[in-house]
Amino acid sequence: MPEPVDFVVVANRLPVDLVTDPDGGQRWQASPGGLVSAVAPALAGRRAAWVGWPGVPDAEPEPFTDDTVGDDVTLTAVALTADEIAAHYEGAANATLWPLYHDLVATPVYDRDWWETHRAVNRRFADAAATVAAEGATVWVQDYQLQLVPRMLREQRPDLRIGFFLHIPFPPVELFRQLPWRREVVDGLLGADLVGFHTPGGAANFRWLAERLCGAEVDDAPIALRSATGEVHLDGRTTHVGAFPISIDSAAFARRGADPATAERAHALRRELGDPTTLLLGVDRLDYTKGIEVRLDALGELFDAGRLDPADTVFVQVATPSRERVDAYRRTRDRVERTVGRINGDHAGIGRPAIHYVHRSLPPDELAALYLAADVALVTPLRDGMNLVAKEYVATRTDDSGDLVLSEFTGAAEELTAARLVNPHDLDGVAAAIADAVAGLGSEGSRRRMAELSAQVAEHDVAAWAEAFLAALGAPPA
Ligand code: GDG
Repeated sequence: MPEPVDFVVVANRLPVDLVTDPDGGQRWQASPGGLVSAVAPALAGRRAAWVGWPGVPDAEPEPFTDDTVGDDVTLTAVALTADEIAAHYEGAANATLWPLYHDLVATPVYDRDWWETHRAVNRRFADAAATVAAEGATVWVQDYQLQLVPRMLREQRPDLRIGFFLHIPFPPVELFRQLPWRREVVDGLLGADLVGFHTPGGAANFRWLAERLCGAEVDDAPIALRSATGEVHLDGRTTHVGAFPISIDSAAFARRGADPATAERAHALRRELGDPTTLLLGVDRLDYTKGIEVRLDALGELFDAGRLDPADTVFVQVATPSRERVDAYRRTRDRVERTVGRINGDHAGIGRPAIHYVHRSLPPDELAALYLAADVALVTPLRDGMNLVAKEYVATRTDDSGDLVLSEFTGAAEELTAARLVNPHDLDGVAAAIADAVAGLGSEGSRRRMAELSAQVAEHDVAAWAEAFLAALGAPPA
C-alpha cells in the first residue's frame, strides 16, 4: 500500500481506462472526457492520488502510475462488477440523475435497486479515498456520480478538507424535489467544506434546498462568479457554496490554432469537403441534452426555404459515441441519423452531402483543424453545465474570424455573452441566428464579438478555475 498523500482526486473514472487489444493483451489508455485536463493544473507539483473506476468490469489492479498524469500521482482503482456498472453508472447516474439535472430533457427513471447499488458504490469510493488520504489532506470529489461521497468520507475522516465540484447543471428546485432520495443527496454534498457549481444559479438552488430539506441555516449573500460564496450551517459545520465556471487550457488551444500544420490541415479539410463557401460545425458527445437535432432541424428549414444554399454550405457534425447501452441514447442516435439522412436526401448533390456526420472520436489535431476550418460553430444544447466545445472553438481561432451560435441554456452562455445567444426551443430563432452568422461573416461586428470571446476564454482558463476553487476551499498551495 503506497504512502498516504496530501491531495486526492476522486472521480468516477480514472484518467486511464484498461483496454484489451484484439490479441488479448491489456494496456492503459487515456480515458475519454475532459477531466484530466481540468484537474491536471491542480495536480502539478503535488504528491497525489486519483481514486476512480478503470472503465471495465471487475478490474482491480494494484495502485499504479501512468504518464497521463505523471509519476507523482498514484492511481487507485475502485473495482465495479458488471451489475454495479449497470445499476450505479448506467442506471442511477445516467438514467436518473443525468436527465433530472438536465431539466428532464429525457424522463428520469427512479429505481430503488439502482439507488441502493449507487449508495454502495459511493461508499466504496469514500472508503478508498479515506485509505489514501493522509491526516488533514485535501480531497477533491468530482461530479454527479459521487454526490454521496463527501458525507460518507466526512463521517470516517473529520480531519479532511473536502471539496466537491458538480460538472453538470444543478436543476431548479421544483425539478430536484422529484428525486426520491433528494435529502440524501443534499446531505451527501453537505459533507464537503466547499460545493462548487458552474453558475451562481445552481449554487443558489442548492443553498435553498439545504435549508428546506435538511433544516440547515443558510445566509442570503449574493453568490457571484468566482468570488463571493454562500454559507450553509449544519450540525456545527459550515459548507460554502460557490460558482466556479470551468474552462480549458486556452493557451494550448491557441497554440494549436496558430500552428501552420493545423492551418494546412484546415485548408485540406475544406478542399476535401468540396471547398464550400460556408462551413458549419458541431462537436458533441452524442447526447440528447446537446441539441444536435435542434441545429439539424434549423439547417433543414434554412435549406428548405432557400435561405442557405446546400450547394455551397456544408455542416460537419462530429458526434462521439456515448453511453450506448442506455436506451435514451440509442433512441437519440436513431433520430439524429434519420434526420441527417432526410436532410441529405432532400438537399445533397450527388457526391456532395450537405451534412457530414461523423460518429467517431477524432484525434485532438483533427479536432483543432476542424475548429480552424469552420466558419460558424453551432452549440445548441437544451441544457449543458458549461460546454467546453464553445470555449475550444473561440480559443483555437486566433484571428477573430468565425462566429459562435450558442444556446442560452449552457453555463458557457453566462460568460460568452458576445456569442449569438439562442433559445434552443425556438427553432425560428436558431435558424435566424445561423443565417445571420453566415451573412455577417467577416463583418466588423463579428470580428469584434469574436475578439471579445477569445479574450474572455484566454483570461479565464482552466488553471484559473482550479486555482479559484482550491483557494476558496482553503487548500494549501502545491
Ligand atoms: C461535462 C458537462 C461541462 C468531443 N468530441 C471529441 C472530443 N470531444 C471533447 C471536446 C470537449 C469534450 O469532449 C466535451 O466537453 P463538453 O463540455 O462539451 O461536454 P461533456 O462531455 O458533456 O462534459 C459539460 C464539462 O463536463 C466540464 O465540466 O462543460 O457541461 O456535461 O473537450 O473537445 N475530443 C476529441 N475528439 C472528439 O471527437 N479529441
